[in-house]
Amino acid sequence: MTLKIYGISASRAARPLWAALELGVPFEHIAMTYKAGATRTPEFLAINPNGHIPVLIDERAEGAITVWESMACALYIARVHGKADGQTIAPATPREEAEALRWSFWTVSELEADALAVLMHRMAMPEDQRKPELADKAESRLKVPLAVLEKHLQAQHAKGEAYLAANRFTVADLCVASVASWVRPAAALLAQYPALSAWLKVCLDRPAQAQARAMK
Ligand SMILES: N[C@@H](CCC(=O)N[C@@H](CS)C(=O)NCC(=O)O)C(=O)O
Repeated sequence: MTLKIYGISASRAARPLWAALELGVPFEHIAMTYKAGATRTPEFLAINPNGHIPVLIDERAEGAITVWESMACALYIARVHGKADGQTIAPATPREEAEALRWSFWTVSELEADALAVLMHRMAMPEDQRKPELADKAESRLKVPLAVLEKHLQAQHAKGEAYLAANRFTVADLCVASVASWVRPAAALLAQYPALSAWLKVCLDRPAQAQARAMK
């Protein structure tokens, strides 16, 4: 098998796993955790010196290619293992490519930290360790990027396109939805963005997303 994806699905490794499953690309899943220093061993630091999952290794005739950073992993899978035929999640035109790039970078710079604070302090952490005031502040800041996303989706609908980059689900949607999903514990906040909420549900209802979630 040429493609290896390191990282349990309950982590940012969900992004490359989801991308590979969308495309039906065969891959080996090394379901390693990120807990208890598992990503800080000399062996793992040799493949990702940052000490994080996910990591993707693509064994190719020209040599092995290592990709880390979850968005880069998902974009790489779509670009290198997808067909740019306007049917798959792979960007098929310069515009689709631009949308995939800008929304992925936007997600990590404008959305991810506050979305993670909501997830952790509203739901994921043990209740006695949660700090609701951190979630409150994150929710308040999230109103800006969520409004940007809502406006873009409404403009897309006005053009007859149901997704971020096109009138089909692409890797742009996958990258943004994988992080926007962390805001779901803030149900009242999300409800203020109807186009976003409807789009997010459609993305998360995809069979490949359910398959990724069900993996180790
Ligand atoms: N920006 C990186 C962040 C990766 C990251 O923080 N991964 C977490 C799991 S979701 C991790 O490996 N944590 C373990 C550690 O940092 O020791 C990405 O998107 O890939």
